[in-house]
Amino acid sequence: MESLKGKIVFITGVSSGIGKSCAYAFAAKGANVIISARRLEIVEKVAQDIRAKFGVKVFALKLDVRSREEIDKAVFSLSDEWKAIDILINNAGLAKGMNKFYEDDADNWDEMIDTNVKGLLFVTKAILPGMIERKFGHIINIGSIAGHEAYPKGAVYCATKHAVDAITRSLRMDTIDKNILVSTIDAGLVETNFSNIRFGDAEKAKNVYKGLTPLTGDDVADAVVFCASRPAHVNIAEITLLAARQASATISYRE
Ligand code: 8X3
Repeated sequence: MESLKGKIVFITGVSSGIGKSCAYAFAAKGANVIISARRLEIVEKVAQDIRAKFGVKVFALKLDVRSREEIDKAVFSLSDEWKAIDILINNAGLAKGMNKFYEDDADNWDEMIDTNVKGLLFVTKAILPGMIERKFGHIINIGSIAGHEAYPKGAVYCATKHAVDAITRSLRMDTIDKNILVSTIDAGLVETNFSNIRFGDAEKAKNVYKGLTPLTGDDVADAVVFCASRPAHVNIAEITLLAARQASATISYRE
């Protein structure tokens, strides 16, 4: 197992869920983390807590991945201490609405495509050249089971996660001679704020996980840490994690 101690890890979308769990999981392994999300006050709170708990260095960054300008500014103004990013975790993403295609609100599509696809692209585009220059880097994308399957009322969310899968595969090919690893971690039912944001309704959100034990953000972060800490000759191309009672995106056994 490769040590993560002292590595610089850049994580997007750390205000809750999988991103927040990743920030803690990497800090617990001694990594120094650049944590980012749209609301700086939340990121700063997480940063303070991580510093106090693990004694690692933490840089709190306000970042809306939908803004190419904000990304470029943030990455290019990183100090020498933080510039040499070893691992990028492209986590920021969301589902907004769950409706039949012809009844859905196109604003939801903009938000999902801008965050899940364009956000991931532009953050990667800003960070990858430094990795290539340093001849080392690992890009870990947070995909989804929705990137393997399409399901009813999920056309655009599924499309964005299929895009993450395609980008991951192409990027692995494009960087194969640069000592860059590219991986995707694809989870099924993870109970976070995800369904609250998707439905905007706490009751509906709760029903998604009813009758089974869903994954937690920490379960997914475990897989991300595993992926990032293999020996140098190993690349985990993809990990798919499902809840124990989940067979596919649409088939689960509930008691
Ligand atoms: C979240 C998993 O099944 O709700 O990415 O699409 S699912």
